[in-house]
Amino acid sequence: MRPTITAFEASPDRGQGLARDMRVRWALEEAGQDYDVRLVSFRQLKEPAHRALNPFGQIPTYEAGELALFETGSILLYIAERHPGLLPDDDHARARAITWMFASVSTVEQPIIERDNAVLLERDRPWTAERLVAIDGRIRQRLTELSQHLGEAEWLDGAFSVADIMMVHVLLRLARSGLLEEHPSLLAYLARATERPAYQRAFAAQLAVFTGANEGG
Ligand SMILES: N[C@@H](CCC(=O)N[C@@H](CS)C(=O)NCC(=O)O)C(=O)O
Repeated sequence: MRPTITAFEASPDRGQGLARDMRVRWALEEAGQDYDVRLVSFRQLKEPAHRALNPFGQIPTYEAGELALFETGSILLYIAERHPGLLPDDDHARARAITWMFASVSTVEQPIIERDNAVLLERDRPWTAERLVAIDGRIRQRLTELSQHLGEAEWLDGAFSVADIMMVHVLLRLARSGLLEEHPSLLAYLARATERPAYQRAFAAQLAVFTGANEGG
């Protein structure tokens, strides 16, 4: 069944690929699954019709028939469980990949979002500079741990999986921070991932919303 996802009608990052519908688009592209996109305004996000899909009033959502999902981790897991090649077949390897999905959003993304909030929403506060030093310290710790785990490996755990989609998209938010440059292995990891044709198609589709080109998957 062809799913419908939601995405921002007006891209806050001017089509840089940071909005989280990118994760869902990328997974669907990797799966070879066509999809429709319903664009929503910031006002519509907070209206009852959208909150019925996502109680927190956010994008992305995923609808297929009677099913409506929110949270990118859950959506990607659902997609990966229904399409080959996005999660390992081996039971333990699959469990480890799912662990990395959780790690990406709970352990790695959290200080990165704190940084975004400090830079974008709190930049005029008297304590922002000091706070940024502390936040960057926490991010640096996670990046060091992650690059140590990755070592010379191509992907987080064996073959490419939805865990890499989640982690890469989380890390891309640091693209302009200068922090990633301290870890060439992470830069190489991001380059490897974003060179994938599925990523490129997803990025182009999200960018097209901003540039006004035709929408669709
Ligand atoms: N944990 C959620 C986060 C979703 C999220 O933060 N969505 C952002 C766009 S990337 C959003 O809708 N922001 C608008 C708002 O919160 O009002 C997920 O992974 O799906």
